[in-house]
Amino acid sequence: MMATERTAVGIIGAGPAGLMLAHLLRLAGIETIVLEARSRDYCETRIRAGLLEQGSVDLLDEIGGAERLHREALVHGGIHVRFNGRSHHIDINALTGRSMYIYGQQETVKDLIALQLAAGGQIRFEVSDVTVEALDTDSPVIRYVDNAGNEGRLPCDFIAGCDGFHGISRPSIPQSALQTYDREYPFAWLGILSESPPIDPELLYVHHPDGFALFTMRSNSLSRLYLQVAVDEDIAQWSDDRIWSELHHRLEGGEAPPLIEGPILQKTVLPMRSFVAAPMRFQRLFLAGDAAHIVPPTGAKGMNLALADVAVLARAFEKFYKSGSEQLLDAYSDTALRRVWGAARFSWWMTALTHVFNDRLPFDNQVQMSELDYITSSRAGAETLAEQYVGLPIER
Ligand code: RFL
Ligand code: PHB
Repeated sequence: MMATERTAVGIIGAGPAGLMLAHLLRLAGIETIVLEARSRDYCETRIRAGLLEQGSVDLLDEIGGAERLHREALVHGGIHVRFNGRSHHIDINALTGRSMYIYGQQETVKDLIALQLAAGGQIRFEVSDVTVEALDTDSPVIRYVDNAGNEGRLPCDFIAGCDGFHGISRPSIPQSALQTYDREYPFAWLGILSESPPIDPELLYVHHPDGFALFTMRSNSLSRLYLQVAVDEDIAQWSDDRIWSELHHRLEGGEAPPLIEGPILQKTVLPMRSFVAAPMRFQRLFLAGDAAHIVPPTGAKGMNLALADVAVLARAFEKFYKSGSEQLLDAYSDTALRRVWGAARFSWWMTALTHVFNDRLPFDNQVQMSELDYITSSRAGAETLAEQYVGLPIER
């Protein structure tokens, strides 16, 4: 059986980008249907980002989706940067007047899904075989198979490809219409979630001669830790004991607080990559979030960028439906890409600043140490990091 219906904006993907777009459009009176490959439970428990910029929290406030966040998030005013065995505090709040919020991405996703369904919004989970067609007409179509195995056909005015880095939207655009910029890093991160309280109220970024390490958290009882590891690291080689031993080695010493070990609830190896596809639009298909770009997690920018993209895109759809003007839709890619490149640069820079590169010249390593010294000892240096880390306001 083939079901045909129609919506204004067909959204592929129920990650932060797709869900936030659905909310912003609903509030503007624009109808959407969200099609998601995974189950609701999978989306709500996938452990990913943890740090929200003020601008992202403002967006969540705007759609009424930050109630639980304001009760449960940990508000951070700064970070610690550690190198040569010493920690340095960067007081980001004092330098910028803004703060960061620690609140797991899956919690944001949970809140956005619940709010959307409560408002009567449509999210179809567990769809498969999603394809797009007729992108060059004013009635592009999404085809899919629903969770009962029925084929669906969804004509829309526009399609928003919010289906992440491995989705179908970007590959549906002819290669000749897309310029891609790709950079892989010669290392990966091993990330763990540990049932143990944070050792410090704020994040700790560590440059250690044996590799970068990051201490972060999800709550007052859950810590999240990352280690720089080889690009082809085999996770089977990392027993819990080995992980803790390496974390103690890289994170402790001097005045650093001792790590508190706990049961490891989850461990993964994450590749590190920078990727940008431009333009973020092909005919009536608009890309947003990880579908268009990936940053290494060092700057904590991925989820924030995804939310900023759709804030710009929602404004553009609003203008179109209110006035018929395509001006902001035409400007979307350039507007979004300016911010995307800002975050791509910052994430690349934070990665270069804090990681160990085996192929670097001894000269380059000394320059890196000098830059760490500059960032942590000069106000101008600290501001360079702080302004970008806390996030620039979203232009829309
Ligand atoms: P998502 O979250 O990947 O959502 C895409 C959704 O699309 C679905 N999908 C499909 N649906 C239908 N049909 C298809 N063919 C589909 N293919 C895929 C997927 O199931 C999914 O539900 O993309 P979105 O919305 O653009 O959001 C991007 C963020 O998820 C991502 O940038 C961040 O998680 C990156 N990131 C971080 N970002 C931050 O801002 N701060 C952080 O602290 C931070 N830490 C991280 C991170 C990413 C990490 N991983 C695992 C990649 C830490 C980690 C470990
Ligand atoms: C996280 O909490 O998972 C996190 C925080 C900051 C980063 C990367 C990851 O730079």
